Amino acid sequence: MAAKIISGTQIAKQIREELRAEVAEMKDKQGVIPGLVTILVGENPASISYVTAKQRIARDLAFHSFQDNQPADISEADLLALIEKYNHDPAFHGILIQLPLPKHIDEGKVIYAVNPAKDVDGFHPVNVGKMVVGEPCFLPCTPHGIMEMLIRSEVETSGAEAVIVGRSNIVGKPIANLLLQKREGGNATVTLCHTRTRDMAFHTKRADILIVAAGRPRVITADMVKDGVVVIDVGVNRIGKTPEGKAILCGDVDFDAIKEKASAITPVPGGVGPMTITMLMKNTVQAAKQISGLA
Ligand code: L34
Repeated sequence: MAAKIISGTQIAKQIREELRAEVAEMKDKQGVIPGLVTILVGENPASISYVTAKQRIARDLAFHSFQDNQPADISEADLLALIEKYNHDPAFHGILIQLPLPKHIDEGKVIYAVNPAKDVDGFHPVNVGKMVVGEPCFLPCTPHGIMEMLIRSEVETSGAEAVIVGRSNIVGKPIANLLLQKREGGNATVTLCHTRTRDMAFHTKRADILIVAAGRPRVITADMVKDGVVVIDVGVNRIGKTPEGKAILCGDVDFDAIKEKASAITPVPGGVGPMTITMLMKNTVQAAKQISGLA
């Protein structure tokens, strides 16, 4: 049986319509306009494409938004000073520094530099810690988006075997935490696999819900999953270019083969990516409300 396609594009659109109404009301009633600054260092083509999309969506939702482009050779000290400037700028409720950063800049220092109240990426250890203990906080956008997809697609997570491939701070570690929490979209039994996992297929075959953030094209093949699995593919791999110069994308799973076995699957593009961007908007609205005393 062919799988149901979980469309991130559609779910993201629905969430943005909810946000649009919320933003309009904040503006009318309290005069608060959510502000988002995205900082891009250098000219990584994927990063340019993602921040451009973030700015486009922010403007579409009538945010106050600004794209701050910095050269690849900006010093760490100058970048930290720039972040400090935005920490104190009342027009911006959310600050995002697109990762990865050039090698000469310590990502940890940059993440620590953001005021946790404006950390709409949810990367600051204050927010990470709150997430782990289940306190209200900014959830990192990709895992936040995955949770919304599971909930809104009515995937039963309670008691499910959830297997995650990839242990990054951005995706694997936080989604593992969210799935095991006592919350809507949680209560799963969680297995977290990584590059040193001895027998990957042993684990992936047991999955009721398989979340793949390996960062390598089509590493999960159809023989590695069981019938009826729900697959969330976080990978966005650029595997070539069309004759017109457009990037050809594929996920971390072999979509064409696995969709014949799975009960539901997210596509690439149009799956987790658009959700990541939309959850940034949701976090920014939340930041604006909290900073303005509305929540
Ligand atoms: N600070 N850095 C920070 N925050 C983040 O949340 C991110 N991430 C990841 C990389 N670095 C970051 C993103 O924004 C990955 N990521 C991201 C965002 C959007 C999309 C993919 C990754 C996305 O929209 N993907 C589209 C295809 C876009 C294209 O054509 O290139 C999709 O449909 O999957």
